[in-house]
Amino acid sequence: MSNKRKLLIDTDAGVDDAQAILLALTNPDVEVIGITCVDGNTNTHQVGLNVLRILQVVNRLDIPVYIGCTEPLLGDKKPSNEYHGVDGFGDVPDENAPDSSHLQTEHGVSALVRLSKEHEGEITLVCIGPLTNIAMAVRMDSKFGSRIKHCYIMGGNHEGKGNMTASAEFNFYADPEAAYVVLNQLKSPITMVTWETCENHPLSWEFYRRARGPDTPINNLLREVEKHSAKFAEDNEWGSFVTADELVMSCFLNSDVIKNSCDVYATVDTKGQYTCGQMVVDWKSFMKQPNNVTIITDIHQSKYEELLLGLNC
Ligand SMILES: [Ca+2]
Repeated sequence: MSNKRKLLIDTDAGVDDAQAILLALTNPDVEVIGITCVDGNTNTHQVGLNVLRILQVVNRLDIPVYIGCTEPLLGDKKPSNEYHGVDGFGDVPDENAPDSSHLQTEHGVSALVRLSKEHEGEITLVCIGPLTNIAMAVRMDSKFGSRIKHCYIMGGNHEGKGNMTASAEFNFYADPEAAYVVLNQLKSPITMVTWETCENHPLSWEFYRRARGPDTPINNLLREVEKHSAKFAEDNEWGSFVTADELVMSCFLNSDVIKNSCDVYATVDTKGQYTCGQMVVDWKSFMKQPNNVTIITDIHQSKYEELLLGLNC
């Protein structure tokens, strides 16, 4: 019997999703048992195709990829930003990419519920897109979360700083109601990397160039799909390269990356005129709710960078 940690990834791939997924696929202690796709950086079907491109690079097309929800819970699809390109992968299609016949026919949410039963108490869920599929799984089966060992989330903000609006981070902005359901009703342990933690730990351009230097199949894919976002960053005069999904995946893969965290009660504003999608942290326990999330507030930068450099070894 395998001692590997069982991992389910829920993604809206997404250039930073690509590197995050590759970190998991190349980790010898982790078994990725499935990947579910959600609408976010691009439409859900295209997310599935992007995931197949990632799997092909590491010869892991045997891992099942499921198409999940194609719209947020309320159906109010919001425009993505230009950072990831229209296809989520920097608009550099690969004519040798696997076609959609490699995608599973089972719906992503059904797959989440089924796999949670087949591997009860063993699965870690790493969520790197809007939380629509996870919220739907909670609604389909109220015991879903209690069968999950741990849930890691990239999303939300703990200081009210947004990257899509003045106050909302992209994944929570894209589906605030789903984020609300997951934080309040999933009932598994939840560890989060929020936008501020990402923004506070950027990679220098010098490090980025060094990481992408070696001529490997993984780097060849990442260099291609990151071209558009790197140019976006350059055009907008970003002094450094901010990563997000890679950071939460790294914290799951190696807890030594985590330097500081805090346990708190946090929820999501779904109605505010200016704050829809903002995570609300009850720092002073006004709401008298039990803690429901662990927020990673600081990381060991050198350990994180070591993990990223290891991706191409
Ligand atoms: Ca993502």
